[in-house]
Amino acid sequence: MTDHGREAPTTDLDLAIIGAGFSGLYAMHKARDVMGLNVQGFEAGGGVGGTWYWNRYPGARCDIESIYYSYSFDDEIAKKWRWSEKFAGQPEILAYLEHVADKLDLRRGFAFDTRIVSTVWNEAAGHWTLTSEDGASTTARFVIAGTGPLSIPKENEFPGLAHYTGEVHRTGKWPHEGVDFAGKRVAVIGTGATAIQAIPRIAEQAGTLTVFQRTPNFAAPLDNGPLDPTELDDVIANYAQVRENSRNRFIGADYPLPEHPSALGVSDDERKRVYDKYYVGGGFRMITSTFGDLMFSAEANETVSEYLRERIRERVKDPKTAEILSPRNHFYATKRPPFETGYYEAYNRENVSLVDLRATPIEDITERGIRTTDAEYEFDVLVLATGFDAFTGPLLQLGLVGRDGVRLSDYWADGPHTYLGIAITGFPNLFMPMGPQSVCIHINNPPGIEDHVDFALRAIAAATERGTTALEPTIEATDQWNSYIWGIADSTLMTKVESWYMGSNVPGKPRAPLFFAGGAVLYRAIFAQVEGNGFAGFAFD
Ligand code: N01
Repeated sequence: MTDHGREAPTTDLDLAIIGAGFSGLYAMHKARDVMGLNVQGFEAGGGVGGTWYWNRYPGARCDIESIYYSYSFDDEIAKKWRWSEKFAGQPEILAYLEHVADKLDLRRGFAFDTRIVSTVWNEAAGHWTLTSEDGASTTARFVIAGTGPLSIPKENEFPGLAHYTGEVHRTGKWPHEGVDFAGKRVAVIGTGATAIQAIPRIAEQAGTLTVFQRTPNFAAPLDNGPLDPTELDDVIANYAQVRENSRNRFIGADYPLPEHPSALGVSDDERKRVYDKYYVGGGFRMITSTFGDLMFSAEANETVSEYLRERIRERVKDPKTAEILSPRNHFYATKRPPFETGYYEAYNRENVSLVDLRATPIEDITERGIRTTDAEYEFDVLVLATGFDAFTGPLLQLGLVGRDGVRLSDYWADGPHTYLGIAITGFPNLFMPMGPQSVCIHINNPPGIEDHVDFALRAIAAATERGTTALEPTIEATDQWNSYIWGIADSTLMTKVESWYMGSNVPGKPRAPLFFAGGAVLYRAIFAQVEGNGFAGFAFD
C-alpha cells in the first residue's frame, strides 16, 4: 500500500504521449532521452509531423517565417537545417520534423496508425488506462496529450454528402498522392486561412473552380520567396539572440513593437504609410507592429479593416466580386487573419467564380454537386475547407474520464475549464501542450510548445520527487484562470465576433474564448511565477 492508502500501482509506463507532431516529438525526446522516463507514444497517422502530416493540400504553408518556426532546443539541428523559403511549405516542414525524428531516433518511441479512443483515470492505481481503436490497452502514470488544436475536422453539415458521386477531399486529410484537378469542375467550400492558401493553386490547375463563401476574410500578401542564404547564415550565427528576442515578443517571433499607440492619433498619411509598410510580407506584423489599439477599439480597427477592403477593391477587377470578398461583419484579426499568394487575383481568372452564401445559402450537397437556394451546380471534385472542431475536439475524442468517473465531455459541457490551458481539475497527471485557454493562437507554436512541454515535464519531475500519485490543479486555481481568460478576452474585440477562437464555428459548441489573449510574454511570466511558487495552483496528492 502507498501512503495514500492505495494499492501500489503496477503501471506499464511513466508517461504516455499522444501525438507525434511538434509537441509529441519534443516531449518524447525530453522525457525519454533527457529524463530517462519509460515512455510510449501513440500517433493516429502513419508517420510523424502532426498537422504537417495531415494538411497536404495545395498551397499549405506556414505563415510565420521559417527562421522562427522551428525548435530551439537542439543547437546542432538548428545550425545544420537550411530552410529554402522565407515561409516554409508543408513538404519542407514535414521533412524538417522527419529529420528531427530521425536524428533523435524518436520514431521507435511511437506506435503509428494507433488512435487512442479511451483514456480513463484509475483512482486506486493512480494511473491512466489508454485504449486504442484496435482494443489494445496500456497504463501510464502521466499523459501528455500533444493532440494539437486543429486536428479534428468540423463534422460535415450536409446530409447529402453521402450520396455525392464525385471526388470529395478534406483539406485536413489530404491524399498523400495529391489530387489531379486538370480539366475538372472543382468546388471549394470555405474561405478561411486554409482555403485562401489552396484556392489560387487549385485555380491554376482546374478546368473551372467555384468558391462557396459564407464569410469573407481579410487577407494580405505573404510575399514568400527563396530565403537569402546569407541572411540564413546570419540568423544561424545569432540564433540564440533571435530566439531570445522572439520569446520577448507578444507573438513569440521577433516582430517590431507597434509604431504608434493608436491608429486614431496620427494623420491619414501616416496611418497609410504604416499600413503600406506592413501590407505586403508583413504577416502578423500588420497587427503586432502597426498600432497598439487595433484589438481594443472598434474605431481604430475600422481603419485597418477599410485599408484592407481598399486593397481588395484594387486587386479584384469586378467591383461586385470585390464587394462580396470584403468583410463587413467582423474586425480585422478577431478571426485568424490569413496570408495569401495571388488569392484575390484568382478571382480575375476566367475559370474562377464566387458564390455568395450569405445571399444564397447551401441547401445541401446533391448526387452531382451543390444546391443553393438559387441554383444547382455540378462538380467533379468537392474540396471541403470547412475548418476544425478546434482545441476541445481533439481532447474530447480521447474519451477522457477523470476522477469519480467524470467524463471530460460532461465537465466541459458549457465550455473548457482549465488551469493555464495546460491541466484540468479532476483529470490528474494529464498535460495538454497548446490546450484550450492557452496562448496557442497568439504564439509562434514551436517555441510555445517547448515552454509547455518543459513546464509539464518539470511538474512531473516535481510530483515524482514528492512521491505524489495524483497531480492536478485545484478548483480555485481553475476558476480563477477561467475568470482571467474571460476578463482579458472581453477587453478585446475578439469576444464581439463569431469565430473558431470562440467555438462558434461548430454548431452546438458552447461559445467561450478558447484562447488566452494576453500574449506570449505575459503567459511565460505567469508560467514562471507558478513554477517559482512550487507549482502554485496545483495540488500534489
Ligand atoms: O478553417 P476556418 P481553416 N457552409 O474555420 C466555412 C490554421 N491554419 O481550415 O466563417 C459554408 O478558418 C467557414 O465559413 P464561416 C489557422 O489557425 C494555419 O481555413 O463559418 N461554409 C470558413 O470560411 C486557421 O485559422 C495555416 O462563415 C462553411 C471556412 O469554411 C485554422 O487553421 C494555414 C460551413 C472554415 O474556415 C483554421 O483554418 C491554414 C458551412 N456549413 C490554416 N462550415 C498556417 O499558415 C464552415 N464553412 C500555419
